Amino acid sequence: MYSLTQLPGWEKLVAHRQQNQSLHMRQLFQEDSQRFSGYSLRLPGLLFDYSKNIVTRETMDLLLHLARQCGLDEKISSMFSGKRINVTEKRAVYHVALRNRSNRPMCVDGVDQMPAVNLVLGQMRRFCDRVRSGDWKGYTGRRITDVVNIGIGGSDLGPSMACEALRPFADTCLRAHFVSNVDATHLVETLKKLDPETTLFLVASKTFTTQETLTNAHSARRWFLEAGASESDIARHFVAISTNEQAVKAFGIDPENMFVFWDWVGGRYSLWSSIGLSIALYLGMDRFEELLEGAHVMDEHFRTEPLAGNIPVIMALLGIWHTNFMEYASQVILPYDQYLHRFPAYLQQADMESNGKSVTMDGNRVDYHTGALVWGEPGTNGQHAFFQLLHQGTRIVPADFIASARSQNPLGDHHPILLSNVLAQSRALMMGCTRQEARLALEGQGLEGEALESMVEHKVFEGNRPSNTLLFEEMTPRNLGMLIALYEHKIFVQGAIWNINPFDQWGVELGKKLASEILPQLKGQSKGALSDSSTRGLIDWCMERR
Ligand code: G6Q
Repeated sequence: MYSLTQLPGWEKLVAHRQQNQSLHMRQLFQEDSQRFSGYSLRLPGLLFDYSKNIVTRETMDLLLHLARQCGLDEKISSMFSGKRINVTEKRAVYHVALRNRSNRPMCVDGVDQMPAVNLVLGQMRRFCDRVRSGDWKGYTGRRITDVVNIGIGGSDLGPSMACEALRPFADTCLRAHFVSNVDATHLVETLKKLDPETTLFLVASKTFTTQETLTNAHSARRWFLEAGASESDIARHFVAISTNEQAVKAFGIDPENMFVFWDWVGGRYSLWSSIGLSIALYLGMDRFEELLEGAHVMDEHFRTEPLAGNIPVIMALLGIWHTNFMEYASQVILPYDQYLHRFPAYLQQADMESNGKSVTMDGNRVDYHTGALVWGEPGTNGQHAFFQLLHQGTRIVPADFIASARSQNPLGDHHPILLSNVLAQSRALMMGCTRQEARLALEGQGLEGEALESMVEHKVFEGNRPSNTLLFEEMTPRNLGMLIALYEHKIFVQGAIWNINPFDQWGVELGKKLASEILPQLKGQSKGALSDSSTRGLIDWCMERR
């Protein structure tokens, strides 16, 4: 065990930061005409350009040195060898086994998990083929046209993001819907469009105890039965995805209609498991397996590539540089791809639930910052909203731009316009606009004297605002798999360096417990013993009006 801020590598980075306070990326690009090739990495179908960060070769070497001092290589091996690295839950972290397309043995406690993984993949394939071909019928003999995934958090965000991202690869045989919020509006508005005779519900919950999911599932079942179906028809319209067979039975779903996964799959890392059934139904199992293949390509790169050329490692180290040495608090994710509109929300959970921790693996409080605040929206919409702050605000927010060379909808000039915006934005954030350039531009517009002087300062952009650009050839299932796995591993590396556990979520557990304490009071069943007057006052106010 080590204290991160006491490591020699950490101290060197602090000093390096001090010595380079005035470094500007304009200067870095001027001094090195090869900067792009020196600071970009490639995999088939993917280009990762990190040249627009305020880093030099020395910065990267120091960061890599720090990573080695933190035992990063050994930590990566521990994950891939099925060690119980999620120490607070005493679990292995093995989502990489779910997409191990090489099928080499991957063991937890000496037991190869691949036979079980392959068994469930086979079960998913048979089920998807039956539903998609119309062989699996609803209770009145009609084919299934709509699939509703009922789940929340990790049992919702990954699958719903992926279905949206890959919509061009779906055919017309099935529509996919996602209900997560316990606010009845989500379920009610979804069901309004659906016919019980042709709707299939996937109740997706790792624990099968989550209040929101069970409440939604019970209401969906009631809606189904009220439409005239009988209890025995439930088997054709409800399947469960869970690790908890007992709770599934208790809910009334036949274990025959259950797709399992394992405790070594974290909720937010579970879209690769049977939790991804909605994706497989929507796209077909072949496409789902392409998604797994893309993730496997990234896994193999991450597992075998030396740290200096390893894309998730470099991305993570840049994040460490930004968070801990440049002291930037947040990170914006900017997919220039409308189909990726749920990607920032997905990543918010993946990153913030994983690295939003303040205690080290050995139980000590950290004396440095950990996970960044992650947020974002698709471009170009964001440009007309919050980009002002990115360009001229007092806070610096490192950006990840994500785009593809080819569009799924090649219509007129739309795609070249979209791409020109991505490239223009990252360039503008880097270059900025000096006082002299601003003055020249204003003169060009015919301004002079006081009119010109009063405007100059407003037109200055400091620039030197960092960004990464991730370019894909096209956003296919394979490339989406690579993209997601890239961020998963980036998160892992940051957790490894911060010496925290990215795989537990006690804050989420707390939320689940707190609500269940307040519910009986809101229903008037108990007065409770809440000590704070605010919560009591809010409960009373609602009670008086319900
Ligand atoms: C993910 C978290 C959390 C979880 C949801 C749903 O890593 O643990 O987001 O996915 O709370 O939990 P269930 O799948 O057990 O319903």
